[in-house]
Amino acid sequence: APVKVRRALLSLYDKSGLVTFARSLAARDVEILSTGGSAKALRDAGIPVTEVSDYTGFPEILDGRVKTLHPKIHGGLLGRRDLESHRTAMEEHGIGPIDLLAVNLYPFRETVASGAGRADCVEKIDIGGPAMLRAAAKNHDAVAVLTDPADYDRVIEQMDGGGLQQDLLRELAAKAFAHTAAYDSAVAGWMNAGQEVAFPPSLVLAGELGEKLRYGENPHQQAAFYGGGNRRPGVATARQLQGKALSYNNYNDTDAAFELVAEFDDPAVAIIKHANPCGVAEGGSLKEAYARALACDPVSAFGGIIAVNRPLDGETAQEITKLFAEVVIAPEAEAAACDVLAEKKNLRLLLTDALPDPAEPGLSVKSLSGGYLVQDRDSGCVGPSDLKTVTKRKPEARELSDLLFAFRVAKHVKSNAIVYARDRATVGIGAGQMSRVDSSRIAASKAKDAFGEQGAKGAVVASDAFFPFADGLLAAVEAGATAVIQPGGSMRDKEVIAAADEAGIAMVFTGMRHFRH
Ligand code: 93A
Repeated sequence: APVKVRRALLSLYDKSGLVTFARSLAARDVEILSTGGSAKALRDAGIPVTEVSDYTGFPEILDGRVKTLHPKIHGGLLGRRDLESHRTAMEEHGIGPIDLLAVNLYPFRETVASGAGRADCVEKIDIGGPAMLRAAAKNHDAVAVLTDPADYDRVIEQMDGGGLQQDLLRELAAKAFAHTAAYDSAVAGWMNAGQEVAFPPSLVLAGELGEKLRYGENPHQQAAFYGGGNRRPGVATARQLQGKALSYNNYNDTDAAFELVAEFDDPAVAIIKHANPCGVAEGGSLKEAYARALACDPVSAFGGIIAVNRPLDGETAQEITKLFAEVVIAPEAEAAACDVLAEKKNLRLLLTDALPDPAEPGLSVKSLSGGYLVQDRDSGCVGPSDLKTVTKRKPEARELSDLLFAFRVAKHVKSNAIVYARDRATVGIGAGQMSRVDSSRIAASKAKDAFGEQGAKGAVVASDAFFPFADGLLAAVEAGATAVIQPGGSMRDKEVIAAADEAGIAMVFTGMRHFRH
């Protein structure tokens, strides 16, 4: 039978929507119980309310740590209405049924994000709220549990239509359990953060629904974005200043673009298509970096995602408007840049306030049939001191800076990855091939497309993993590369080094591989 609401408990940290909802309940003869702050808000609005402490006959104690943790509250939420024995026990102990619960929890995540100290964060771990939510959700046959003001109206509507229906009660209960799970996972994540925690961690995936997307990778797939609770600057936490809502592919590509550009210290630009860069450049002004990134593959850049690692200026924005781009993401944008981009109504502009730290530890998750794989984020960063020269010739200073640049880009290219770079700008990128030698050839041919006769001449080349045979290296030599950076570690390293020496090029090993699939 539909559930009739006679008694409701409202305990809301965030009071928005509280008074309106309570007024609707009161108008329908619902008795309202409420905790301190919420009760005060209702009294101030002239809505009849009973304080939980008056109702239980037990005061709020321990600075509010214990306010609703009482058998009269939990019995009222948990008692089965369909069991004689439960009804008798409730009567015997003076426990009245509570048919509706609306709770929003202490803002633990927001408190952490505000930079509050440990003690303040601990105090903002809500205990009574989740306990009530779980009790009400368990007893959803008889109790409506509300965690989201967006659901208030639906509940009132069904109350007016003869009572609350089972399918709605069940949906609300599932939502409540998802809410407390995500909340607890944020607490667990915060407690683990910055500590030496053994891998694998006990809990990984408890994102909370952020936004329903129009569709997934393809129009026949449904999709949604889930926030993981961590505030890493990027597409998930950015402010969107203009343009349509982000699509599934926009999220994915924008993330790839921003994580890549955050690797660089000097002004840098990355242009991404299908999660792979089609041009990256570092150095000079942002406008110059953009021009050099675009030059790598202007054909592929059409419809791309552009990420910059400096506040976007008007001049660079002006250049960007000449290209059809889907998304621009930047830490900040000058007013002039916003004005220029405003002309392009469909272009999405995202601002993050900060850059993500490439070295910050974190997890990456990949789903597969029947489960998911979890690993550390690839936070490896190769610097000059990690390099070992293995050829007779050492890289020159200019080559060295290009080698490090190219290897950083390669880390963000789907494997097999081959990246040619000259003057800290990519000139040819080979991505996602099943053989390294194919990636090598594709990268060289892309360099010819972009730079004609010059192609990859005088460039350096980076490989995300070792060359299993000399052929991939020889393809790079043939394309005109003068220096190579790669992890090393192949059974045939000797052959590959001999081929490099024969060609008179310099080669360094990083000892670190950057597969990305
Ligand atoms: O400190 S608690 O964990 N102990 C409790 O017994 C308790 N009961 C409700 N926090 C508790 N709450 C939380 O208080 C609710 O989840 C809600 O966030 C908040 C509402 O308090 P007030 O109505 O006094 O503003």
